[in-house]
Amino acid sequence: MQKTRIILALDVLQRAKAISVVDETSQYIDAVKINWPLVLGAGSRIITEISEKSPVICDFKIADIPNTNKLIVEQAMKLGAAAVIAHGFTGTDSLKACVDASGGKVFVVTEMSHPGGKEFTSVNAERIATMAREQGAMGIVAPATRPERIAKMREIVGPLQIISPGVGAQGGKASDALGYGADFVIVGRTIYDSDRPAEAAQKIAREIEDFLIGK
Ligand code: OMP
Repeated sequence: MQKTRIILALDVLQRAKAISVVDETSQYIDAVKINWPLVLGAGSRIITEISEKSPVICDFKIADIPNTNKLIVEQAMKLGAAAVIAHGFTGTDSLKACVDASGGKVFVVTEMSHPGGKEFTSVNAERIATMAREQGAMGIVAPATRPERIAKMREIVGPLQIISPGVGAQGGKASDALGYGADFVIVGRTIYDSDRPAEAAQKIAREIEDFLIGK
């Protein structure tokens, strides 16, 4: 895996656009995150198609009873996902089902990056991060929009990976997120909505490189 530390959030609707953005930006990204908009717009085979070009994280924000979670994760892995994203608020048994069905390849959402994320997720983020570590998740999702919260999450999760959305369109900065302890940043609109996705991705990759060199 290259280490640009950028995960592309591919929230476009059409297959052709999805493929072209991945092809144009592939040298600047470490993984592609696929969420409902693309699966609903282009069909679930897009997961398999993109997984042949890059590791895919299936971001279905899985949040159901254990049996349903297990069924969702099994389908995502069968289609080629390298990892999935699940919510933690559904509780330990639901998360355990995701961990078991994916062989531990789960990122757990702690505190969400948008303003509303402060209403319910902030107050439970520490507990959710603790549960993610105890249940053997691969990592957590924590907000680049409130980078100091990433530092708090890092204290709790230790060596787990932290992936951080909210860079660019939501106002966060890649170097801040990494500086406070994230391993990867998740970037969507700033790249795929750009007239030149490769240049947009390269700009963030350079910011990250400069930050890492100066560290
Ligand atoms: P942009 O705001 O366009 O860069 O996209 C951010 C991506 O990260 C989207 O795919 C969101 O669904 C996702 N995301 C958040 O923005 N905030 C969160 O708290 C969690 C996620 C996520 O789990 O990926």
